[in-house]
Amino acid sequence: LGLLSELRQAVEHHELRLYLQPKLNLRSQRVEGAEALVRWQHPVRGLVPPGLFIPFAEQTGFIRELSRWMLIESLRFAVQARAQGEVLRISVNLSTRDLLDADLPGKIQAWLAAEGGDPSLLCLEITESAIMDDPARALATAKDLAQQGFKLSIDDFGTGYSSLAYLKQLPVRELKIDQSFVFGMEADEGDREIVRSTINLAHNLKKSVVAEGIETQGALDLLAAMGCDEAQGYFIAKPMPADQFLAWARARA
Ligand code: G
Ligand code: G
Ligand code: MN
Ligand code: NA
Repeated sequence: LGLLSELRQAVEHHELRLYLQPKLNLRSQRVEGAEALVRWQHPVRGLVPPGLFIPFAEQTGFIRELSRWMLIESLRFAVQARAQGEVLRISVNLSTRDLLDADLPGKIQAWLAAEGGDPSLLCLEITESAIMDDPARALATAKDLAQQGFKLSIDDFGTGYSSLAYLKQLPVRELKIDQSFVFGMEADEGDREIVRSTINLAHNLKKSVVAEGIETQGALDLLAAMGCDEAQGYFIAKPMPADQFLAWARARA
């Protein structure tokens, strides 16, 4: 069986798993959201990490099927959590293919209605490279999504090739500092200044800012002192199965 047929089967046979990694609000010290990350529970190979199939899914177009699954599962999770008194915003990664799909905003709207959710339950993460693939179309899709009330975030900020002139036009409400700058920020002054400048840039543009890749207490303290809004990383928690998330968040609070 080829990988594409296996992936199609994975959806039909319920082998995909929704994992969530907490996003900690540094002011309230509360977990107010999470990033949705897919895993594949393969019957023979075990838990397959996304790095082994996302690139292939992007090449073949299967990623649109996968994004649909992730968006619906994330919505269901957020709707259930809210029913239990926990308001969480779930961030879902979109790919280039998704952004080039002019029908995407309409489809997401329909899924939202079917699940009884509202747009404030989701944040959509887009990467700089996805935007720069076809800036005009990405901008049009992004504007539609923002108009519908979805929060948009630029993922891996600082590692792509987007221009600041472009950034200014995009209706994004959040910048996500790439982990490559965060890992070294305690030891490397250059990384530290890039993080500091990105936080200031985001705030000057009236956007919120998230740092990912926090692996130490030291990095967490530095980010809080710099005024970073939210933090995500192994030091707070690794991505976990969605059905463990609420218990984890309540035990932490
Ligand atoms: O979870 P992990 O760190 O192993 O993820 C590896 C890569 O796969 C990351 O770049 C992450 O953004 C990507 N990824 C994980 N889940 C999804 C998903 O649902 N959709 C897309 N497009 N990328 C994902
Ligand atoms: O490309 P994207 O930024 O969406 O990918 C997020 C990926 O980073 C996920 O696969 C997640 O497992 C991983 N990740 C999250 N926090 C940490 C961390 O603190 N350290 C490391 N090494 N990876 C992390
Ligand atoms: Mn992401
Ligand atoms: Na990211």
